[in-house]
Amino acid sequence: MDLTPGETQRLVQRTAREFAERVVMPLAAGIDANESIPDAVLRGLGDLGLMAVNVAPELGGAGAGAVAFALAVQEIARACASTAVTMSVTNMVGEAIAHFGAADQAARYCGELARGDRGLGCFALSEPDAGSDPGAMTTSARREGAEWVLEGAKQWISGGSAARVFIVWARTAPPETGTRGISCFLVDGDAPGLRVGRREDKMGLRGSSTVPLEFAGCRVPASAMLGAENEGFKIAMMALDGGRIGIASQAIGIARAALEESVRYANDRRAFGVAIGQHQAIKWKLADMNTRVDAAHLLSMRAAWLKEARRPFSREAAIAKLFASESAVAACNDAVQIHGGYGYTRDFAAERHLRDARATTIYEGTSEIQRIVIARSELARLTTAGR
Ligand code: COS
Repeated sequence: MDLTPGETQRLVQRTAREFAERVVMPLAAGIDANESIPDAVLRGLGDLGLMAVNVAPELGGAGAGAVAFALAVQEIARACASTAVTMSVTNMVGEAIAHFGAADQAARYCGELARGDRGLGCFALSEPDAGSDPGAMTTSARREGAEWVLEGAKQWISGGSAARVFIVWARTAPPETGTRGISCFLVDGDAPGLRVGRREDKMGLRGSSTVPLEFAGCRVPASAMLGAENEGFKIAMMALDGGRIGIASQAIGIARAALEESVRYANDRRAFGVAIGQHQAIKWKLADMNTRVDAAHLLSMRAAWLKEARRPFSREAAIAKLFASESAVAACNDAVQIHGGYGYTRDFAAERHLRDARATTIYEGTSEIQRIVIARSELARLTTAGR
């Protein structure tokens, strides 16, 4: 068994790390404070192939696979979590279009998303009254001649204020059909009848916009449907399985940054005549942070490796996302504690990491939803095995 990344994976990781340290890290505090990611950062990610790591080169992607994607998101998140989520979601959307889309849909969107300078890919599943339970959505699409007409509202759409394209889920069969009456549409960011709302005033990830959407007679051509009619729910679930590897990786990157900064601080700061890192109270925190980061990394690598091998990975992605996100919150909380009063100020990055990490236990499926996915899978597996 060899856990060493391959040559392409190492190359992508090195490329992402170099860009993160040289370009993104020095801007991260400003991205948070100014609530905006400079275009040059998004373009730079595109130039390096990091906006479409697991999309085929024929479609403009890097074709480097799911493991390389996870490694790259970690590196960018270590510098800036807002940039990392923007990158992760755009990758997820490009991948979904490449995988489930018709050739003309993939040709139309994948290259532009990969470039990073033509707007982002956004995932519009959640609604004001349907977050964890997207099967209860009420946004609808009715067929009128050669068009679909979308009506309804979406909520919590990451990157939505700068979208090139939204993947939008809408009901195309009566509510009683539940998850079997939902279809998926590609809606351009400037589509008539689509209104992008005011960005949420969030606790963290402030560089990445989160907006509500309103569809009021939003007309899209029949060719905008992604996948088959009434089979959109499964596309959402499959895309989210991959997205959860992205968010696990984001959480790991944030936790790594918190750990590294804590180690630096523990070496510099003195109390009771020695560097605070010499006190057992601090050593134990650093050891726990390190252990959590390493375990989360291994779990995320397992999920990404299974995905790349085209084997089932839904449960493993949920485990990775659950553990990595909860670990990141714990590690960032420890980082603030290690920094003492300074950790509670904007003079150090620890407080930003804690605010950013908190989102990772909520979006792309809360920790509670990950537990449902894991438990259901385990119950099904053990029940089948016991028969
Ligand atoms: N891959 C492929 N298909 C899947 C799947 C997956 N990971 N998960 C579920 N499905 C399929 C099921 O097999 C089922 O198919 P059939 O219609 O053929 O039976 C269908 O989808 C419905 O599945 P299920 O009955 O399990 O749906 P539920 O409504 O019970 O929901 C959970 C299941 C809770 C897992 C789902 O609603 C979920 O992930 N919720 C969280 C959503 C989320 O992450 N939102 C954040 C959005 S981004 S901010």
